[in-house]
Amino acid sequence: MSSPTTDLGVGQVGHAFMGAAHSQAWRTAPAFFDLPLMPRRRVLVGRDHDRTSEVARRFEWESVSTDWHELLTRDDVHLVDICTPSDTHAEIAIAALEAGKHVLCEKPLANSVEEAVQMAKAASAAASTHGARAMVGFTYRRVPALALARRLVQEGRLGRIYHVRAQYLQDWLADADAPLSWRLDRTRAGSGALGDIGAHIVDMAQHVTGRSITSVSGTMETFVETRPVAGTAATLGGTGSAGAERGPVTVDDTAVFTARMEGGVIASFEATRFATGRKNSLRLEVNGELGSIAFDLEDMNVLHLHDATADDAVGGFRRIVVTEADHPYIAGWWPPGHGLGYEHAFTHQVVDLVHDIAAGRDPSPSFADGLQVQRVLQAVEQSAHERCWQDVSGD
Ligand code: SOE
Repeated sequence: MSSPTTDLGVGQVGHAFMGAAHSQAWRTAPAFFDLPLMPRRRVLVGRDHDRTSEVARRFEWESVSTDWHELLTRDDVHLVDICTPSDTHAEIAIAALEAGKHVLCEKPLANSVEEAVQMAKAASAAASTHGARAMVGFTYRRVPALALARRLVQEGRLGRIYHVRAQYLQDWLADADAPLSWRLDRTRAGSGALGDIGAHIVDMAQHVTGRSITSVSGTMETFVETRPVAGTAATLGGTGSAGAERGPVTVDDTAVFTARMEGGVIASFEATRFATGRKNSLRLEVNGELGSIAFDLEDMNVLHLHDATADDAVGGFRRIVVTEADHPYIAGWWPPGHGLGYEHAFTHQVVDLVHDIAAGRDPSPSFADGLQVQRVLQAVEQSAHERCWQDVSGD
């Protein structure tokens, strides 16, 4: 393995759930993969100095700051990684791009189409003015089994695509007394299950099939309208300590929609945090004339493949354990059968981004891709509100 001679200084804003996943990725990527640039964990930014310092110590960041603006003027910071709630994405990303920094931004790209349009414009301007690159963190694209699913579709193994069935099922809000957090506040999160986890399946369905969603018909519901105000910051699992006071939930608990996609594909989507027993089940099934694929994130090293051209007597779904060296990303890791987990897709995201930056090419998913997903989310909300089909608007 060769050692890169040029540094890529990283400044990361946010250090909670996503912040930890990204910190780990920046640390792990150069240890397992040959990179053309060496990521340096220069600055970790958070509002609380002590808490930020503690995380920085654990993940070996060189310094901490309580003000993300500091990243804009530091010559040793080349990339700004945004792991904060989505109401802050637009301001930080646009400022960083204007300062000539590369940007990695968590999903959803923004809280509205208007913000996402401004971000996509800033990304395109920064690419031509500074050669700066911008990527949005639809991390599941880098789960090896899902990358393999896309490869099989691209190779024509499923033939004409008829159906996509996509679900993202969690249950951490099924307890009506799980406390409030920023994810339940529309002004901070933009939407609920729709933007937080529905955005992933929208991106995934489009990425795997290579077809865009053109129109949607949806419905949304908030099952539990008030929740305890968290005494401490609530975790994703809703286990923060809470008192008797309750506050309003201002986002959807579930969003369900049908969609038409390019090429005559008919799709269904379901995003919920009330699927009791389902912890983090992102499921995707694609049915085509020559066969089908099926995936569940709760069994993430496996892809099921059905070959519809095979003899009926031995037909049915085959279970592919996606841990062979010629499967996407696996060559950097362990011997066959020694499985990867949730964090590894974040490492792959960093690996791909660093290669794109070094090669001077636009990463995928780009901010333009993030904007397109935002348009789908907006169309679902409008459809649910107006109780009718909505076209997904273009530029
Ligand atoms: C981050 O990619 C993310 O979407 C979180 O925001 C969700 O809450 C998590 O459950 C899935 O990953």
